[in-house]
Amino acid sequence: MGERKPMRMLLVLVAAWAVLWAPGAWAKILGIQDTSFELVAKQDRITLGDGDSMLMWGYAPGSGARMQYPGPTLILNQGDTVTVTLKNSLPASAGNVSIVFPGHEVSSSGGVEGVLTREAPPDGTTTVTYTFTAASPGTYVYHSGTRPDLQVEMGLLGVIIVRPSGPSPNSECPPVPDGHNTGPDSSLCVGTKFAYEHEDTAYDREFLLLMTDMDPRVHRLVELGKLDKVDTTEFFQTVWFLNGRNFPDTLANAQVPWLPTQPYNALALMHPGERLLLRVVTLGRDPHPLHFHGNHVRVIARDGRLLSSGGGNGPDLSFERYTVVVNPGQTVDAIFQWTGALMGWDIYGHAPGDDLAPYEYLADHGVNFPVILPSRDDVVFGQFYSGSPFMGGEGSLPPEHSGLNVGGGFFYMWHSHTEKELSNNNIFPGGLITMLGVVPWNVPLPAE
Ligand SMILES: [Cu+2]
Repeated sequence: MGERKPMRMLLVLVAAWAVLWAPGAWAKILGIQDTSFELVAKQDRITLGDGDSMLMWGYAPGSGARMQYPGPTLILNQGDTVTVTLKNSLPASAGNVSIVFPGHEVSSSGGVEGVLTREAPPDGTTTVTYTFTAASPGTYVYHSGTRPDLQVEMGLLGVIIVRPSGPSPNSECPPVPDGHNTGPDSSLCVGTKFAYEHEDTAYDREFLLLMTDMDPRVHRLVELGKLDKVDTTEFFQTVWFLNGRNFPDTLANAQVPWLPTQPYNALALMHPGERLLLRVVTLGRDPHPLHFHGNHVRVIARDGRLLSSGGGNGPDLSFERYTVVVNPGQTVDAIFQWTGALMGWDIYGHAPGDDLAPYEYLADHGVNFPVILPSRDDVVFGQFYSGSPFMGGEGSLPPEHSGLNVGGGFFYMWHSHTEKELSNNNIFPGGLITMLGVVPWNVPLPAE
């Protein structure tokens, strides 16, 4: 087994490289933007990071589609009246299923009355209809309201995003942070979209980070038809997911054919100075402390509510965190920005008279790198090292090292700080791990 690990890590890194520079690789939020949705509960399988596969129940986006984990991300506009219809094509032994929409006032019709809402019996034809108004912008969840201890574990869950009706997109560039430079390119303008109805919630790119956990023993018992043997009070999770995948699959492209029921990835890419809106969600049993390397995040909202004292003050009750603990069922919206500020040296390797880079931190301009680098022959190179410690720098590497960092970017790991969650069935590395890549402005990323 020990011999296979380096090969596996190499494959991971090659996959990551292929991902980083292929169109569609970044984890912009994929989902369905509409006002009416058809979800069908179905049984299928997912692939785990250790190569095993597991039986799941999940929501499919229509009767012709396979179920997916997580269910399709529903993207709404504030003020929309939204209709979600549900049918249940699960095996009869699964029983009824339903959907609850925490944070929304929902009316339901059809199907049969359940404990929390109306339910669809497993006949494949009965339709339950849920209707609500997307009253407030933010990040929300949806999941089965029928025996949720089992059905959420089995995969009947998803995320809802409500975009604000205001303010209108920035026509002027927001102010650059103190001590920074906008650079020679006057077309640069970051923070043009908004998470909430206030200019202090501006962002450029958004990413979803949905954290879930599972106990494969439950899924095995369901597969063997031993539902009566499932005891969810003895829950013991051994696999952890970001957007429905375990690391290293989190880094692979979205919608790759070899993960047909796990379409979403979790790789964040940005330019220096851009603002990322991170929609962080936990829908498992445990709180997950998500740790962002590279900078603190600013938490601006929880459970779809801006952290505001009200009166149009914007997110004045927001706060910075190094690690964000997200409790089960909770959503957190946070802004992440990276400019290289306060590193104490010039990350671009500039001399004092050189041109400034976009969003460069002025106090560090032209400040020497703090050490003299060892000779290239004396260091071991990681595959994400560009051959240079400088942003945009691409130094030479030893002959057998091709290097995977094409643009000379800086890469940071984002991960759970509960370290057992960094494994797949006790194999490290796995679980709740992904990467952020900060790439220089001359490396194109798509407009969102
Ligand atoms: Cu860390």
